[in-house]
Amino acid sequence: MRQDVQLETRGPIGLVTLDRPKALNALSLGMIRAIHPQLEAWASAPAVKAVLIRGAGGKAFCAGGDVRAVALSLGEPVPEGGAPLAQAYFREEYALNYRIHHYEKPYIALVDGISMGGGLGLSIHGSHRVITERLVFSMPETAIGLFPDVGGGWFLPRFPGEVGTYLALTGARGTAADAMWVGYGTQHVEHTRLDALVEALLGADWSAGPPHEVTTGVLSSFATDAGPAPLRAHQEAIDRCFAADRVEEILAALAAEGTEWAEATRATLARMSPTSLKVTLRQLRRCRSLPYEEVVPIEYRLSQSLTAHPDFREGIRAVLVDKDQRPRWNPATLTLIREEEVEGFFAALGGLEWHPSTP
Ligand code: QUE
Repeated sequence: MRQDVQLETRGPIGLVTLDRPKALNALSLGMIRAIHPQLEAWASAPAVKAVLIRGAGGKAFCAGGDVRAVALSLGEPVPEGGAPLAQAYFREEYALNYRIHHYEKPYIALVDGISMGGGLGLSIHGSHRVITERLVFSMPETAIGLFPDVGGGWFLPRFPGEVGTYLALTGARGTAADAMWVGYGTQHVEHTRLDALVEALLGADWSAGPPHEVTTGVLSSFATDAGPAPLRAHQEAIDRCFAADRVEEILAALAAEGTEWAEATRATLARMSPTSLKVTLRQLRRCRSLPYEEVVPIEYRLSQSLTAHPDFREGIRAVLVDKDQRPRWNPATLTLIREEEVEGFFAALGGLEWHPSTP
């Protein structure tokens, strides 16, 4: 079966090419199941010095997880002896992210074009994130009744000030310069230079030093300045408005700003799932001070509780199936959601908890 991903060992480099261009390289369970064991094999192959991951098709690195397949599977009978897709998908996606986070060898993501949600999960956890001027990144999950997962509870609070909170709640898009500023990118390289960069890694003198240092040396020789970050122009307003611990207070602070940017931001938030907004803000506040290893099991609980909430199916319908962009959220407003209900999404899963050894 075609796995929509190419896995090649080329001398010192293990090369992963996400190859599902019609779906903007969105990450399916089959792709996860192909990539994870290959990373394991490369980790213990002495000849392989580094792993490199990129997207095929020229438009996207990876547009996210295969949330459409997860949503469409919700009403279907569970495969004999298997787990429902919503259980297996997030469990295995987070396990792959976790493996990348702790990878022993350099893990180099070439992030050229669109990178959303699960695309950040495949890149931001790596040791080296090469981004190009064509990068557009976002964590858009509140638009589909989900939450910024794949470690968002860990990496978003580590962005400057409240910028991570802003990106998570609004789903706002960032540029390459923004990505360098927040720390998503480690090197900015012109997209026309990527082929030469891969050649340089293939031809590098890996005996010259530790693999992480050799990698940094090669990537640095291609790096250029990304320029000023557009997001930075709004940092003070973002920090003023997004520091609150309640979504209602954030909306009130935006209303008090009285700028065009604040009004547009308020209008964006008004389109998102109210349940997602409340759960996401609580996720970010709770995870802010936790190590990554403690964030993943919390996000797995949220993946299970939120995919079971009607807003997820409705969000997928409105954004990815019917594409009318007019979701009918239920509950429809923030005031209808009680704090105890928000807390309920964080409840432990008993025998279905996420552990680093699973699957
Ligand atoms: C929120 C998301 C996703 C999204 C849109 C959102 C997501 C995702 C995709 C996506 C986009 C294009 C495709 C595709 C999937 O869109 O996770 O297969 O061709 O994968 O608002 O979380």
